[in-house]
Amino acid sequence: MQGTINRRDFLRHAGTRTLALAGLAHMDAHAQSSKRPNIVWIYSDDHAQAAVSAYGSRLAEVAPTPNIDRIANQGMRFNNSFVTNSICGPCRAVILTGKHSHLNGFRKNGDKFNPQQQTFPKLLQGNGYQTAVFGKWHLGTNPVGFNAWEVLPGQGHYYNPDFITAEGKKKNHGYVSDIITDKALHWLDEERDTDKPFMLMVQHKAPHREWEPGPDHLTTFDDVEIPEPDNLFDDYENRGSAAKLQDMSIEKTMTMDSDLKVWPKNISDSKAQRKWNRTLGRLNEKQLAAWNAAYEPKNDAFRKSNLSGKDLVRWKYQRYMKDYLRCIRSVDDNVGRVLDYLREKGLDKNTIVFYSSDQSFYLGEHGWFDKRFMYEESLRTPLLAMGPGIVPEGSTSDAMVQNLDMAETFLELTGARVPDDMQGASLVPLLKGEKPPTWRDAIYYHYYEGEGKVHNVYVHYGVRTERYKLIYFYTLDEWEFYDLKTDPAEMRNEIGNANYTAEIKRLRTELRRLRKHYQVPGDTA
Ligand code: SGN
Ligand code: CA
Repeated sequence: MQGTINRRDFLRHAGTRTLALAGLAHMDAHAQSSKRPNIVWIYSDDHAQAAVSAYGSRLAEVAPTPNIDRIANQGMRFNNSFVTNSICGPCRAVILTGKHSHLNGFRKNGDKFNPQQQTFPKLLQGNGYQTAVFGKWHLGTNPVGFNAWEVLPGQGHYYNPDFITAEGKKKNHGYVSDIITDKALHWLDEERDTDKPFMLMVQHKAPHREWEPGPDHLTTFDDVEIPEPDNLFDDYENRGSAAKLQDMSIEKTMTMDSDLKVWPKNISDSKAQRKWNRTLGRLNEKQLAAWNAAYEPKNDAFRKSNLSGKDLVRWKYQRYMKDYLRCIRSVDDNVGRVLDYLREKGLDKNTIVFYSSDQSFYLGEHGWFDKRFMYEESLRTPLLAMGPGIVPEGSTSDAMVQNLDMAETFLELTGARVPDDMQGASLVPLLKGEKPPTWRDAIYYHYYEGEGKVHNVYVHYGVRTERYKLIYFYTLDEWEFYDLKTDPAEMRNEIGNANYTAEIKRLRTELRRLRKHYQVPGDTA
């Protein structure tokens, strides 16, 4: 505990101390950097909490993530970690700014991030940190505030991916999760200024759709049966319209070719050709030969089986999940490489490592894949953190935290001041095993991409407390209310249940309060 108290005192006084030292001509930058912690932020894309074995879900036994779990075992698992707007670009903009989408200006994928605005990497740089980002970015404008960066264009590609660099676009050979990690380790090893502390963001493309496994894991899980969720065949009874109108079901939305990897023997139409070009068409001869050797025998067996109805959905679920989990296997291997590197170089003693994902994902719950909804599976995101001397080993936190809190956390950890206009709260007290009595007891959510866009999820906003959730689908003018204690899978919309009238009223008041507090423009119903 002694170490923890010292660290807290250091953090509290860090601002004053830095100022005082700045005037000293003989200031030893190296000595100073050894006191301020480094940060490694490992951030994957669409990695469901349920597919991190440290969270102990139905998948933990069949598809463990031993390296990611090292972070939880040596540090903390956040049990109630949520996003503010469950879609890629917006989540990344929230992380950078510590502000909700309506204030950072990035509400939907396809928006352009305004790089002029205040972000934590710029503030860290100004405070003497080296900053770097490698991998998925998806913000429409190039990174600003980084000493080094190489990012994927848009969604990027799994095989032989291009990267945008300060010198233009560059093609790389190999598998994306390995390449992103190679770049990050190369920067740590050979390019950074070792006199300064660093903040490194390792941002994986995997396990995003279309779930293309790497060469090391093409047949992993071949002999395993992936457990199904209880509501794989949800009929959306007792729910609102939005759940029925979505276009993200395993049964109807998933494509046989690029999603499920059963391509026709001859591709004749131009749409399929375009999909081939952006997926398996990128593999070189050797990579494609390995791919076909792994998939074609399984595909032939499937073609012969003539499955239909529920059996076909079950087959699709197995194929989807295995590919998704194979992609995660490569992410996990690469997390292991980063952790091993830090340990070998002795950097682990002064580095705080986080693992998270832009948002979670449906793994067949409600019959779905994808995200977007404020329902639990996509509202949540994994969040693990380890840091010797700060984060107690093998600990957990039940506090409701959001991606909105990360910028503030990084700033406090590095001894920088948290600007007043950031909207989250630093997780530093929680990381030390304390829960401030004033910690939030409700979170605000708003999804903007909307109907007519990919997956057809209607716009909505809402509030979640520890037990209840109230959602307003405003273009449908429909409210939904769930009791997460009695109905954790959200199968019964209780908005019309008289037993909940008082609670619903309370949550409507809370929703109005939160929208005012976060300066959301427009009226609240
Ligand atoms: C692509 C995917 C969608 C996915 C969005 C957003 N289709 O359009 O399924 O919801 O990205 O994902 S795909 O066939 O091109 O893979 S996000 O993670 O970037 O927000
Ligand atoms: Ca994503």
